[in-house]
Amino acid sequence: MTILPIEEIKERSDRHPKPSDVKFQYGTAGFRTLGKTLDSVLFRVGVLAALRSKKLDGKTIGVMVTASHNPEPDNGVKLVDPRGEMLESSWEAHATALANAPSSVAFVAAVDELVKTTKIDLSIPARVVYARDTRPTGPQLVAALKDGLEAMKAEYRDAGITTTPVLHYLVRTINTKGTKDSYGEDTEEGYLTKISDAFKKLLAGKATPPPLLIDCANGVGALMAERFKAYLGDTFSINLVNAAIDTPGALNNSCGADFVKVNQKLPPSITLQPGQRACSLDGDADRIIFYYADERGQFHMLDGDKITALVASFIVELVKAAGLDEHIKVGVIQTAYANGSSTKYLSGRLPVKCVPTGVKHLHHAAEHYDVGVYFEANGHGTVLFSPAAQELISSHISSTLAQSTAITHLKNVIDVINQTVGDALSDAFLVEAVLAHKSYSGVEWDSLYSDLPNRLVKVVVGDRNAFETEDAERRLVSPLGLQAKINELVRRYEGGRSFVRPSGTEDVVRVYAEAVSRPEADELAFRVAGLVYDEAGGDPSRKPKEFL
Ligand code: 16G
Ligand code: MG
Repeated sequence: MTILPIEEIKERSDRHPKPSDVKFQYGTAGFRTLGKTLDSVLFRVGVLAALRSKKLDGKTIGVMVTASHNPEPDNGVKLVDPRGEMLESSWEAHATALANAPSSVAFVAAVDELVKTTKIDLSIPARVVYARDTRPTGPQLVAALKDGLEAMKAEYRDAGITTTPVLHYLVRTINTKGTKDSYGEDTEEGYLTKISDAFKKLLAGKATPPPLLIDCANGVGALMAERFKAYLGDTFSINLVNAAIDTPGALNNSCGADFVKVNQKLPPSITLQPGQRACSLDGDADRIIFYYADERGQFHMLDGDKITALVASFIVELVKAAGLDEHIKVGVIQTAYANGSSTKYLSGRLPVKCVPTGVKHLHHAAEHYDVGVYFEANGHGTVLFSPAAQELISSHISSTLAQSTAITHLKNVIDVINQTVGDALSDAFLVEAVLAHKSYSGVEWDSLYSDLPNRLVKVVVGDRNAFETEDAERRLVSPLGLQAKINELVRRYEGGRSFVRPSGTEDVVRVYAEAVSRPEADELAFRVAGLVYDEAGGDPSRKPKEFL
């Protein structure tokens, strides 16, 4: 294909008309909204993915159809760039423009414009791999996506029903196959083997950890966790709950990582014995939250910040034991949502950087370290090893047994981690391996530092775009004067911290607050929410009573 098949695209596009009353936006998590409104978007994403591949010299682009932790009727789609990372930001605007073209004619014109402005050579072949989660609207949306790919004569591979991190892994392995950067076999078996082998090696010689209860949010993580069982053998047992992927309405309903993090409590479907540890995945298995019951049966949450503290210190110890601490520096990336206690704990030990919310920001910042550890408090995260650090580790000639043991562990840590994106199951194995090495129970892990009580509140406003932030979302610059009022309130609370930012995934403004006690954190959050409500011109008679 050297010219755009305009008629073919237009004819197929007519079968996927854009709903006139919806404005789509490619946000932090791609397009995401009610699944039944997304047919035209998926068709157009098919065309866009083909163009992106051509632009990148025929590299394989990934397309994931999922709405993560959102309710079951929602769905979404995002593109994955060749190394398994999020779509480059400049293309987010192209995605939004194509999705909003009001008619097939306008769509074809927008495609033509994109080809010209980004200088795409249409004679280059297009390659795409796609997958979906378990949502009921998935099959129909994938059919629309295929129609878009076929309109562009793209070569495509259907990775079936799988998790977001597996799709990212496939993109990377397909694109690096047979090169010095090869990341593994480009199949689901390759993924399962690589991670489980590394995990088993890390556990060798350690006491077998107790079985881990995994809450699968009734989503696609249940399928993958089930497949892992055969690969884990006797080394480690996992018990799956909320694995009902075929029960209508069950997905993310009163279960999963988001439920646990937001409500700071156990899903009602789970009871823990004193001392028992468990974890919850989200609907597409790229987020994980751990928790345990203490000896009195009391619930304690171990979120992304706690995972960072555990994992980063383990890697630092291994690097030191390997004798590489002069050459390999470990850094941590957080967002404003990181608990203040975690930031304090980590800053005393390592370089810590704060970036805006959203995986792409964390991931890119992590690439600037030899080893970059990033987890959002909500449980999305991974560890990146720079090519130079990996080279040093693999070529290191150890002078002592202790050094060579540490090097072996580091190699296995690298392989148990999915470096392309946050991966709940790979993270679960990483955490369990570190706990086994340190002989930690949940209590010991939890006691690395004590979380400050915190509260998240959302406020519905007329226009969330009126809220603009700076300093990695920690300060509002607009509406003018609001930050000064927030500062004034925060000063009155011991250990108080609060910030306000527009959500990137919902039409709301989010308020976060923390303070030394639970009642103070709650009060601060609601009072800041009250300020936001007033500022946004909310009707005084409908102001939520907690905000007063
Ligand atoms: C998306 C982001 C996640 C972020 C969340 C914030 C990706 C893949 N996911 O789910 O990292 O924490 O948005 O949502 O980037 P919010 O903007 O609605 O608070
Ligand atoms: Mg997710």
